[in-house]
Amino acid sequence: MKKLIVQLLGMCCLISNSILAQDRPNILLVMAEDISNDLACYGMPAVKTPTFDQLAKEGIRYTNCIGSNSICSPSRSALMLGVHQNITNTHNHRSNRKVALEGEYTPITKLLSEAGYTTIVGSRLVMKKGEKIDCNFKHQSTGNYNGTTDFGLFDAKSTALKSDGKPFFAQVQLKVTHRGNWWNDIRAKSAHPVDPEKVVLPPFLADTPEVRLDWATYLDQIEYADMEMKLLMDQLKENGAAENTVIIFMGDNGRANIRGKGYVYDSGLRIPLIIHYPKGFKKPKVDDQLCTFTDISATILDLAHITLPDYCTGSSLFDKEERAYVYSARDIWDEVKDRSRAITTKRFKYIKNYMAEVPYDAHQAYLEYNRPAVHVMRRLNAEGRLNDAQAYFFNTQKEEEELYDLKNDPDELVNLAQNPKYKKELEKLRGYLKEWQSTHKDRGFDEVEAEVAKSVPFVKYLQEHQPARWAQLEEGKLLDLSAEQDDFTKKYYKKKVK
Ligand SMILES: [Ca+2]
Repeated sequence: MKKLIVQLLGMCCLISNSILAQDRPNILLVMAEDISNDLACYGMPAVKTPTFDQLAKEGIRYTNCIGSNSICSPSRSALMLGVHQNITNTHNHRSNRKVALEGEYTPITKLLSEAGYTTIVGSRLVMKKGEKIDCNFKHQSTGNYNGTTDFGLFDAKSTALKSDGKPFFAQVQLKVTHRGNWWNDIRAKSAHPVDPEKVVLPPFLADTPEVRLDWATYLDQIEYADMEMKLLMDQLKENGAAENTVIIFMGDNGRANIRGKGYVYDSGLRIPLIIHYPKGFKKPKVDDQLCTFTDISATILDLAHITLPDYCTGSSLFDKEERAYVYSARDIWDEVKDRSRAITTKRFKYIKNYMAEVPYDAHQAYLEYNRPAVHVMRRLNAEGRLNDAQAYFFNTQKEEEELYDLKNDPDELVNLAQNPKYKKELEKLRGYLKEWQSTHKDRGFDEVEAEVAKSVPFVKYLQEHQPARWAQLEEGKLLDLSAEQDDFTKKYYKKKVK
């Protein structure tokens, strides 16, 4: 009898969900790789982003979205679970791929599916289909999910954006903005390549022709991403779904450049976020509320009328209450073991570097061949030709504590941690760090020596076997290193991932 009641209840749930589902909007989550707030609608000069600008003009543009990590996979894990990655043991980059999630944590796509949504990953309209998931727990792209024997996260891959009696949730990756062997090609083929003379560099980058060209090439990729966004919107229109689809556009972490991706500075953590919903939002606005990835997960569940599980650490962006701070973390990334935490409020940023002995310029293989500016600036630094803001990155170790006034110093150049005038602020933000760590167990303090690679042969390989290419890198050129990179990456991760 009990079993029958459970079955009946289950059927009732299914029926009510499918009825309710008809009134629920479709949700299209578009994530661009490795971009900071570098769109025209966020004030970036020299780049043209008409589609993103239109979304912002008609929807809500958020100015204080702060990542819980500045690298892809921990951020995506937090988003997929609605729980900070340092609670769920998903914080180390590309870790735990054979380990099932602990406890009751459930992917939001599973909750959406149970509520009557069709869940889709990727789209044929974008470069390389945008099917990346990249979460640090056992999963497969598609199929059933129960967390013990079945680990599928989505129902389908790259199907067209249209609702067949059921609403859809689609997650599409815009990969073009990720550093890759297509960057030079996209620039070469652009009808309107960004003029390096017109770009405005942040003050911590050396102003040289190589650095300007690299920045312009990055903006070319953003322009391409803007075109891809238009293709997705056109498909929604063609399928009669434009009015009833909420579009959430966001970055997954900051730009891959000095002080960006991998760092807890704003260039690594602060990302664009725009929400567009023709049927639901009548008043476009700019929203400065402080928010993070887990709040986006909560918002997605809110839009789908799904009750937020108690374990979630975010809340819907449409709730009245606003968070006081965002707790961000940087843990293991490839061969570099590091541990930094950042507390961001609307006004200040506090950073605690638990491994201050690891320098900012850690000679990480991925960054050696993906950040032309570092090679140029390393040379200029050795020649004593960088100013203090630029040379800071090459200090032999980090400061143990950093405090920045984001209003008066958005580039985070003046560390106020030792300034007695800011003692009160310092203590307040230290208090938030302590509060978070006493409320949650931060798994980033677990001992995980086994996951750290002992050596990285790739840079050495290039130096020894392809000195001409290495010399080009040192000149600040962005190379097509895809073949070596892929080969290296495959071997490297095979060893590293459990
Ligand atoms: Ca990324």
